[in-house]
Amino acid sequence: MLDIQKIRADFPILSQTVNGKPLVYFDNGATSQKPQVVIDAEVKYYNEINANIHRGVHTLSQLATDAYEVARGKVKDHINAKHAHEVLFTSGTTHGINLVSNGFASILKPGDEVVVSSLEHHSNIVPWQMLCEKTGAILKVIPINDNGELIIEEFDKLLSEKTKIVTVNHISNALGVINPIKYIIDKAHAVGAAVLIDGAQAVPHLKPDVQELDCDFYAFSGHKMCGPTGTGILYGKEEWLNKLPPYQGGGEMIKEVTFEKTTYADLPHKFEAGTPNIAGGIVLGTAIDYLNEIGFDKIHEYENELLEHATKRLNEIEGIRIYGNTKNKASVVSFNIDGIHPYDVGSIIDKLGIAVRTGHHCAQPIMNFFCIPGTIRASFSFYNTKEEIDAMVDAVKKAQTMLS
Ligand code: 7TS
Repeated sequence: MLDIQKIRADFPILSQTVNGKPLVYFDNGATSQKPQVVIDAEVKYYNEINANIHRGVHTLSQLATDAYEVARGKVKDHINAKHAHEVLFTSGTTHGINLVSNGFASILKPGDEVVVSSLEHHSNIVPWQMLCEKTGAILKVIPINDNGELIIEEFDKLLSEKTKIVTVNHISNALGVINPIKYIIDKAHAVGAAVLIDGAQAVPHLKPDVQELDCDFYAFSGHKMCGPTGTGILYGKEEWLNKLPPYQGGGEMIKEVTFEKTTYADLPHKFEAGTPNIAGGIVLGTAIDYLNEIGFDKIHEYENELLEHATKRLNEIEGIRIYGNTKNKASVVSFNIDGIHPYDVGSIIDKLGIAVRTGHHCAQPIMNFFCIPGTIRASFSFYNTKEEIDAMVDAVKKAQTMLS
């Protein structure tokens, strides 16, 4: 069992009041809060070892470089990558996906196909649309059913030797649905397609094993897993990272530069042009340590309890509709109340100290599918409590009374 009160004491922001009420933070899908160890590690970096990396002979530069590479090693172990050089530091999931989609511009031919799903965040749709416009490739979309689940038989039908890459999220940010990614990866590989998994919403809740999954790319953000903003990871299989051209040109990513020809650095530096978010990368390592100390098994079990409690309590509200009714779900509840705009509910409950996200959640195709302008999304973390969920349900009921 998790000692929730002890865990909550690790997060200074959680003891705040907002609008005169105790903060109930249920916008973890957008970004997680940060424990004191993470905040301290960021300060310690700037107080003690701040220097640029991979380039100075001086002591601080070496200390910073070592700490950055130790963090890369922690990520490698965490996701069970085969090699540390398969772990690229990025500024977030969006950066990682764009790095891959840009690289595929040199691989795709007109008529080739890219498969995405209807459940994607815009950052796993738009880069592929841009790629298709550039190359003449065709975007194919896996449809969903009324429960917000991918229709997997339709996915099977989309695959052919024309499919060059399949790109889907591990967990939907808008609905919390967990996708059958192992099945998708195996099926895509059977037709020779590469697979990118957008793990942005998965890494706060589970520990992905990229070798077991056998995905070609796995992208995620540090800020959703207790790390700093502006941090992220793109895992890529060595063979794929060797095949793709560099994303950005500049310092750090070269072997030798002349005006006639430039040769590129080995992995991972080939994809890490310019001065990165050094403090962020190091501190992402601290965040991963913190989460592993708590333990993902315990996190999973406790967040499931929160999900069940929230689903049960919210279903007491007359006229509520929850989107994403599936057994395989992360601790996210996306809902609407009959006849009331989600924005109005969000605004009223904010006055009561409750932070949820309302709107389309950067997943407009899902909202179009359900013919709604948006939803109210409560996304829970291991530091939330059932009492907070009860406070949200009371606040939503109050909003409903005021608005109807
Ligand atoms: N993919 C998914 C599945 C996401 O949920 C998000 C962010 C991204 C990609 C982009 O991540 P970034 O760190 O590069 O911005 N999702 C959300 C959300 O649900 N609410 O705010 C941001």
